[in-house]
Amino acid sequence: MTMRWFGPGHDPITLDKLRQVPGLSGVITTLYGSAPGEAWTKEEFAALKREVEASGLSIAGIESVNIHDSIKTGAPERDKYIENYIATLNVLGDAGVRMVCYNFMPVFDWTRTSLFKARKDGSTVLSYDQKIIDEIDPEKMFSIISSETGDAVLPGWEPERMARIKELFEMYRGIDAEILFENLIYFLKAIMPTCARHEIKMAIHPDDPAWPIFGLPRIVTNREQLLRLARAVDHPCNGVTLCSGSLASNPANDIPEIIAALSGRIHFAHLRNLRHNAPGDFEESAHLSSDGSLDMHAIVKALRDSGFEGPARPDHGRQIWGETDCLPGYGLYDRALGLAYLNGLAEAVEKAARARQ
Ligand code: DNO
Repeated sequence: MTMRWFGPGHDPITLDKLRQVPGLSGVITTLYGSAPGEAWTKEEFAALKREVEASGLSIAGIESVNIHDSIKTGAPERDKYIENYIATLNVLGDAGVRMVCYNFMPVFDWTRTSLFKARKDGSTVLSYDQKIIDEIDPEKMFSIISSETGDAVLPGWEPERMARIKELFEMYRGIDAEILFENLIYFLKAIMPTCARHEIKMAIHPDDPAWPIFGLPRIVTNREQLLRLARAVDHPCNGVTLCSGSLASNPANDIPEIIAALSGRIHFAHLRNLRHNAPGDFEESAHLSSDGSLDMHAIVKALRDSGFEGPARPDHGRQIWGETDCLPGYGLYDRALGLAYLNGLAEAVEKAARARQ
C-alpha cells in the first residue's frame, strides 16, 4: 500500500508525516519540475530517490511520466519525443523502478467542475457535473480550476500548458478516437523492448471522467476499450492503472468485472469511492463503501482474486479537520483514513481466501 507524494517543493505533506501512516511501504511520485517530453536525467532522479529513501520509504512507482502531445497527435516530431521517453525509462529502469503510470487524454488530464464541493459533514470534495461543462468554453476551464486552487499547481493543470490551450485544441483538430488509438499503439510498440529489458510495467490511467468531453476523443473509458488496448500490444508490460473512481464515473462500468477481465494486466490500483447524484453528475466521497456508490470490499476482493501484485494507493480524499495546506483531493487526513480502511479490507479478503483453501 502506497500514497502519492508530489515531491520536494510541490507537496506540503512531508515524507516524515507519510511514514507514520500504518501499513505504508512506499510512495508514488514523479519529477514534477519536468515538462512532458523532456528526458529525465540520472542525477535528478537519484536525488529524488535519495530523499525518499532517507525517510525509510521507497519509490513504489512513478505517476506519471507524461506523454508529449506530439505523440498523442502523431505529429512528425513524435519519434524524437518517444526517444526522450525511452531515455527516461532507461534512467528509471536503471534506478530500480518497475511501474510507470501515464495517461493518453487529449488536452485535459482529469477534469472536475468543483474542487471544494461542501458536504453535509462539513468536509469538501472534488465533484463533476456535465451540465456545467456543457455550458462553458473549454478555454475557460483553466480559469475555473485556478480560481479555486490559487497558487497551487495541480498536476495536469500546469499554467504553462493551459496558456497554450488554443494551440492544443488546434493540434487535436482531426484526431478522432481511432487515430488517437493508433498513436497510442505506435507509442507502446516503440517503448515495449525497453520496458521488457527493465521489467517496467506501463500502467495507463483511465480517462476521467470516463467519456469524451469538449468534443475531444477519449479512448480509455470502459472494459472493451481496455481489453482492446491490452490485446493490441499483447505484452505483460502493457498494462493498466485500475482507477476505481475514474472508471466508475460511468455507472455502467462494473469495476469488479473489469478487474476480472483484465487479470494479469493491472499493474497499479487507485482506490477511491464516489457518489452518483444523477447521470453525468457525481461527487467524490470517503473511501468507505457505505459513504458512496461503490462496493470497495468487492473491488479489493476482485483485485486479490485476479492475482494483482502491484502497488495500490488510496486516491483522492475529502478535505477534513480543517486541513487546507494540501493539493485538492490530496490531503493527509482522509487519505490516511482511506489507507487504513483499505488495508483492513485487504487483510480480511486475504484471510478469508486462505481459510477457503
Ligand atoms: C488525478 C490523477 C491523474 C493521474 C494521471 C495519470 O488525481 O489520478 O492526474 O495522475 O492521469 O497520468
